[in-house]
Amino acid sequence: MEPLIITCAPVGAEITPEQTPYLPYTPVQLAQTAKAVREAGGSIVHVHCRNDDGTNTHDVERFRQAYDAIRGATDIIVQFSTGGAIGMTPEERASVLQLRPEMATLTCGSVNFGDDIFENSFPIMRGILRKMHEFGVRPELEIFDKGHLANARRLAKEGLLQFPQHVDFVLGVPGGMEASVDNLCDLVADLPDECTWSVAGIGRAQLQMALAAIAMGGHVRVGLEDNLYYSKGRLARNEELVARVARIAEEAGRPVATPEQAREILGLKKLAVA
Ligand code: KMH
Ligand code: ZN
Repeated sequence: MEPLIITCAPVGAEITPEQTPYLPYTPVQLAQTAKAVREAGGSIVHVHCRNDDGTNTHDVERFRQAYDAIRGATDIIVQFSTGGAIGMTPEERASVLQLRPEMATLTCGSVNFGDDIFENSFPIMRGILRKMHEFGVRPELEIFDKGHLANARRLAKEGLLQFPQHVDFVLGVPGGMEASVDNLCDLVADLPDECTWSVAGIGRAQLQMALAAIAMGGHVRVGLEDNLYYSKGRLARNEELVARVARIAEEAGRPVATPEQAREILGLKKLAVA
């Protein structure tokens, strides 16, 4: 099996400062977290940005500062969110692509998101994809429900996507597909040929889904965006969630990928040496 790519989603858009003291808000904190995550075995960092007071922002200047700070600290792959937060306009969500991150997420369909709706109509997806093409950004397809794979195939038929792609199954969002090994196997079986995939289990499913992915030859996403706890009642730090997955994978005979190896697996360009 190929080396395990561990993505860390350290902050997200929904978790509030009252829920945990371990969210990185500032560009410097994001860079420190990215460095610690890299040292723990992570090779991709999935970036949302916050203001200094912890509120969410998709301000391009803030993303630029975060990108520069992370790149100055580590060689980890930087992946921007174009999902943003509920209520953001599609233009706002796509605006950060002008910074040409190596990767960015593309959610492949609308989904209930708790009591809200995370809206990703075909016009929204097409608009984000066109910006990805314009700025040469590699998508990671976020799949919250099985129909999202059909939507991705439709975008491919329209010529806006070429398979194979890297796909991330986000399982366990209230309103989306539940996090179970059966559901994961079903989704993997439905993937277009040669796609690589990872899984992000929400809440306590994060570890269960990681274990399944390690065994199945997939890749893993962890981090506070998806799960606040290391164990029952014990808040987690991002890097220890990564370190635990790396430890388990090593024990299972799957070494973790360096960012350089992850770029090779995903077909990304090598990082230019400054
Ligand atoms: N914050 C969620 C509404 C992504 O980053 O691409 C969407 C999200 C997905 O987090
Ligand atoms: Zn996200």
